[in-house]
Amino acid sequence: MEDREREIMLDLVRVTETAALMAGRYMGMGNKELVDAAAVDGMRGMLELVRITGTVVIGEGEKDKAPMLYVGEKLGNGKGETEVDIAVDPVEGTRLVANGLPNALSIIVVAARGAILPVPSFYMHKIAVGPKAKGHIDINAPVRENLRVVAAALGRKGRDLTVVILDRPRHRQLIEEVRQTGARIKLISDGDVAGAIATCLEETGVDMLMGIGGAPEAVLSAAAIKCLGGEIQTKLWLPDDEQRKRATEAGFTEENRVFTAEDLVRGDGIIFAATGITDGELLQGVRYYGNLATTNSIVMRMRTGTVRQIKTYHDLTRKTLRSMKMGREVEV
Ligand code: VTB
Repeated sequence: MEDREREIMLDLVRVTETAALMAGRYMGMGNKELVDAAAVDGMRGMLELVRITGTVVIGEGEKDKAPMLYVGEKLGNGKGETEVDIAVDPVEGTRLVANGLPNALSIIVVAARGAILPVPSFYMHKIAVGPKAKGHIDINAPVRENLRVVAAALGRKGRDLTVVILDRPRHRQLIEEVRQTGARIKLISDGDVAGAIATCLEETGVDMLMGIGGAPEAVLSAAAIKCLGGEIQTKLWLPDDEQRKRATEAGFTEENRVFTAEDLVRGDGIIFAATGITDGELLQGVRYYGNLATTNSIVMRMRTGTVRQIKTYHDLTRKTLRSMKMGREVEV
């Protein structure tokens, strides 16, 4: 993986750009499925060109339910020899795109073979912070205590903190506890990966992410947060017997185990790439101007800590996109 990392970084940006360009066309049309199908199609088509031998560890679901990017699917042109794990979320926040709301991203993570924890679609408790508060949080500590130590680490008052929380009934108590400390809250309707990443980038104004969201999303967040030097801690959330049974069957027997970023994505061989689909704090979304479209992406490499933001101008008079579904290049 190491020697190939530099080479494939830009290829991975092209993968998320293509997914974003395809999905962005459906913004605001109220149809989540269309958004996802378009992104999957573009992502899958572009992955064919990348010189890796990859296995999807986190993807669109089980083989019988997902036609493409299913868990276990082999990807890449195979000529790369390099065996890698792949985690994808062609659209993190399909509902955000369907409704034209901010912060939808197309995401891919490539890591050394065996590095990505294969978590099924469970939910996880999450707490994430940026580099300055790293080493201070404890997912098992009371909410108030976590906010206190983060404020201290940042040299701020509690009321100067901003915490991102998914707007869900299951977070009623969490929200109440955060409010009692005087901290500010940003409720989001979807997209806690963007929220987790935002904690690591000071200009976003986000200091912490707390609450329960998807486990696959926790893995993607961990990959980005590792590259950015922040911290995330997670724990399975198994609210009923059925979930507990599913977790046990999948080999997750310790309900209270804390999974750190290192547990979710091991080692230094990690590349994270994302392209904005709708506008957000992190990245501007796709814009279409007749013959031109623009995308904004971020690509990061754990081994070197390099973070690149890439704005791309796509000339639509010359550019076509690969569609797996159509078996040919299509117009954007
Ligand atoms: C979570 C979150 C995601 O969807 O999976 C959420 O991690 C689903 O939560 O970022 P509910 O089942 O409570 O709706 C996202 O927000 C978007 O995929």
